[in-house]
Amino acid sequence: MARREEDLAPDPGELEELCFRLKERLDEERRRVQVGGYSAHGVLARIGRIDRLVVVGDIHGDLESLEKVLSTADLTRGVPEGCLLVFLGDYVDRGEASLQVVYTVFKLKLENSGSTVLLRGNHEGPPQLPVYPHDFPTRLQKAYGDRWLNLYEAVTGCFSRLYACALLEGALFLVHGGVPTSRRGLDDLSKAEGPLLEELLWNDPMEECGCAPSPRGAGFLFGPDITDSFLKGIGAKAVIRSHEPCNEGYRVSQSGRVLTVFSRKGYPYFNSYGAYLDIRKPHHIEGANQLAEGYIKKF
Ligand SMILES: [Mn+2]
Repeated sequence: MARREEDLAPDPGELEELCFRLKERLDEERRRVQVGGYSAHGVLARIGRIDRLVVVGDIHGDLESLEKVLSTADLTRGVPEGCLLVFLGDYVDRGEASLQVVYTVFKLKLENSGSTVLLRGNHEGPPQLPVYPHDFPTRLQKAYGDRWLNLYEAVTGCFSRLYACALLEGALFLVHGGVPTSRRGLDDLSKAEGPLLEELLWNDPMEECGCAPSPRGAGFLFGPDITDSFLKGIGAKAVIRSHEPCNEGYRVSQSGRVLTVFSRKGYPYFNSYGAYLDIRKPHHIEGANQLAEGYIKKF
């Protein structure tokens, strides 16, 4: 049954208030450094000891996929102690429920602040790196009329405060696009902006060594040799990223160095499955094949 866009739109006052509280919360995280299950190092979230890690890929305005993930992972009533929930970005555009997805994800973060990390996708990137299609402003206009610009600024003000990447010490690097093509360490990641931020949000893996221009017109393609030296430098074993639709909802590439997970199912991607990761004892992960064999949940 198709739901109408107007039925999905949250109350504008409520959404604005939510954005205001989230901005405050994210600013506070940067000042406090230690936040529940992770610590904020600039735009890098460093994840400490946790028992369970749930990772959600692109949602792109599809409330059904988001609700499916949360209910299957049993997180609808909150994120339990010892568990960390990480979103890899691309919450908006291409789906008719962008506003409701933003509302749900922001609320989830506020209600489970110390156990939820929201990463930035390229659809939540800086204004100098525009994306196509970007139908989010149109959705706001349709739902809220004259008030749309206020709400757009409120929501994008939150987007600009989201983390650029996360590191689960000794095991996993989490990011929307991919690893940078020039040598970068934790210090650089914590201050990522400009060209480095672009690479984190836009890059895609390739099987050939080295790097190449991206057909997307932003970011680069990075090879397994680049991934290897990057992971060695930050002391991690594998990359979990999103950004590319996969027919099975996930894909292992670069001989087990990279796992792509995509959580939006259906039109306009026509993937047979959406997927997310539900990893027990995430510090023991040695590579992407292990993730694919034991911890991928398809729907
Ligand atoms: Mn993307």
